Amino acid sequence: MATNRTFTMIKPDAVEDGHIGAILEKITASGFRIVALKLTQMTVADAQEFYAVHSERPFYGELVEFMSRGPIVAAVLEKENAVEDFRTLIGATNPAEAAEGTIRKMFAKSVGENAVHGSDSDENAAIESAFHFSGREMF
Ligand code: RTP
Ligand code: MG
Repeated sequence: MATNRTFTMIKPDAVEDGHIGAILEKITASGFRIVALKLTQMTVADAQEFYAVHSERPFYGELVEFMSRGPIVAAVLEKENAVEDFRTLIGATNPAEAAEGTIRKMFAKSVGENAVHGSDSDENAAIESAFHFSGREMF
């Protein structure tokens, strides 16, 4: 299986709650190498663009407000089968449905405020990584 990359954000709820260290530890302990990493904050316009695919969904306004309300940790991660394995590690969108031991089961509060993002395809991982990082910031 090929080594590839995914993109993640530790969302504002988990940053506010002081879970950055615990979540990064869980990610690296699960075999992901950190290729890029920063604490940053999305503007409303950034969040609208990042989540444009959801613009017709009823939760879009709430999602944009949430994702721009405070700092996030953005990161690019490398591993064999990175996209799929990271989605498994974070668990279901709704923490009530997330498997034991997943990041969302451990740290998410609700279907909206669910602690972490994970790209859903190799193509989106590349687009989302480029949204947050320049080439010189990825190692
Ligand atoms: P993500 O993109 O953040 O990794 O999450 P996901 O693939 O598991 O879920 P997705 O369907 O892409 O939804 C993106 C984010 O929108 C918020 N959401 N709120 N209130 C709701 O019903 C609802 N549904 C989704 C969550 O923050 C979700 O992660
Ligand atoms: Mg998604």
